[in-house]
Amino acid sequence: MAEALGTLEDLPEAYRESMTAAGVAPLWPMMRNVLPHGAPQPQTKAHLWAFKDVRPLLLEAGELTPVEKAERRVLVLSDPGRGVGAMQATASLYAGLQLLLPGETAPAHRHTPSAARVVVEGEGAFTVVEGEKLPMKHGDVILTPGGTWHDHGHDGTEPVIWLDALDLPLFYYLEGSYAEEGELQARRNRPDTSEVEYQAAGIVPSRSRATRVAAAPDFPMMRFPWDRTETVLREMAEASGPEPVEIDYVNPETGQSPLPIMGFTVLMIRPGETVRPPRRSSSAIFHAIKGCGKTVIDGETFEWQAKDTFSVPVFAEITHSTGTEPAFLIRVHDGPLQEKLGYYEERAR
Ligand code: 1HN
Repeated sequence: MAEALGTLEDLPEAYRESMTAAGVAPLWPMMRNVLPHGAPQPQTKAHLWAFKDVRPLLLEAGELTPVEKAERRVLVLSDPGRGVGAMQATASLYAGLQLLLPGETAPAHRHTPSAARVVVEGEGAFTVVEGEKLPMKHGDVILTPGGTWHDHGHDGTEPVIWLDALDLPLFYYLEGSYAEEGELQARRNRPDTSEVEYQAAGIVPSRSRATRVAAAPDFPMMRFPWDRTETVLREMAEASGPEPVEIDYVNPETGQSPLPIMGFTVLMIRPGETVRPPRRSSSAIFHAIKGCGKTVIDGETFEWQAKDTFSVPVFAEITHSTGTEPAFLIRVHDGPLQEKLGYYEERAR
């Protein structure tokens, strides 16, 4: 067992003042803060944002703040471990709920962080990414990779709300976060690639990289339509054994995560099922696409309904369960980042 380390208070006052004057500080009182033993000690606190609480505030924002005054009309889901106003739900993940009203346009811009949207409510909105028009339907995941131009529009008749997830906190921490403004984009006159080239698993267009049809060549598929996912999960639940029914969204050309830092995994919880995933080094934002259930996170119980969102800190012990209907949870996580950094880890329970 290592000995307890010396504290700042152990040192003579005059010495502390001399260190401060010289612009230095002793490492040893901070050693266990920067390198805790065994596992990280996250500042992030698990939290549930119920849609029924945020939705009325978001609709009120629609009356109070025209989109021109907001650029993006968003209420940010702040990690309570950092306080309301924190631009993050976990150390690496930003989450917010965005409202676009019929006829509104959110202007084109591009920025260094990547974003993904999960469509929560309403029909008729779309995002244009590098000229590709991506329709937004309930449960769809739509990517706007870092550096790609994107604007949002709405041809429907009801408010549309979606969940934004961005790797913004990391870019901000790296002092690498910035944006450029642009003109609304001309749209390619064709359906997005998820409806053409990448509509079926195992089939990709036979062309060289140079002549790819993709609007953003490193990100060939930028929309993951919900209906197909639900069909696959239900059929997996029928055909497979008792193991959890879970799928990952991937870049269909590489099999890797569709964005560099964020991963997207969808879990179907069968009626009456209890799912105990391993403790993971990744942090996550969960969103209930359909169904209701409860998740115990490090001993605290969160009951969720469809359209609710909750955060899970790194290495949390979590247990999901559901009632008489299947439930579908999407997990946006930073596993791909951790894999690239070489420290992604799962601990069996
Ligand atoms: C952004 O560009 C969008 O494009 C949404 O809809 C949320 C939060 C922080 C920074 C950029 C969008 C964002 C954002």
